[in-house]
Amino acid sequence: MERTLVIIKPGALQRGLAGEVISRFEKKGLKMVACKMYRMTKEKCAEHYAHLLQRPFYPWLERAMMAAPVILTCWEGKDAVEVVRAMTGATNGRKAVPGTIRGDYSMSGQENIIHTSDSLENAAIELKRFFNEEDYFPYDTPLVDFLYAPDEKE
Ligand code: IDP
Ligand code: MG
Repeated sequence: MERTLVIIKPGALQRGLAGEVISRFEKKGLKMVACKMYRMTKEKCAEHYAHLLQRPFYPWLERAMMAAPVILTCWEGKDAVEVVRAMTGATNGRKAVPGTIRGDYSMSGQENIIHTSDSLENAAIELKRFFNEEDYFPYDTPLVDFLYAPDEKE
């Protein structure tokens, strides 16, 4: 099973959407295996958004990511990276398709509710960036046979 990172951004926490976001991934059938509140630092933000450091909007993005705590979550499931990314929607909330999280809750290219890993490789890097081994709480779910066919459980 794959693991992927979802960061519930400060804007979502302020707007009372944290539960909604978590609920969507739960209802999809993904399993939350780590969850913690975190105050973003300048250093971690620069590392996480290194590909955007030179962009003119980076100072606004940094301020937004530090405006309130974030909630770091790790979700596990078959093809979890791709599934979560599809549920996230396009970066700009105005362009994101309705039915996606950004499409339903965001009007902005910056204030777009969540960060989600965009590849399996980046998911591994990002999870290491924010979680330690002891942050994970793996557990068996009795629902596994109702979520997956026999050949989908790996
Ligand atoms: P993603 O979050 O969909 O993967 P990235 O291009 O990796 O999109 O950008 C990271 C974050 O930077 C976005 O989620 C958004 O908050 C912010 N961002 C990206 N492009 C813009 C922009 O053009 N204006 C303002 N903020 C942006
Ligand atoms: Mg990205």
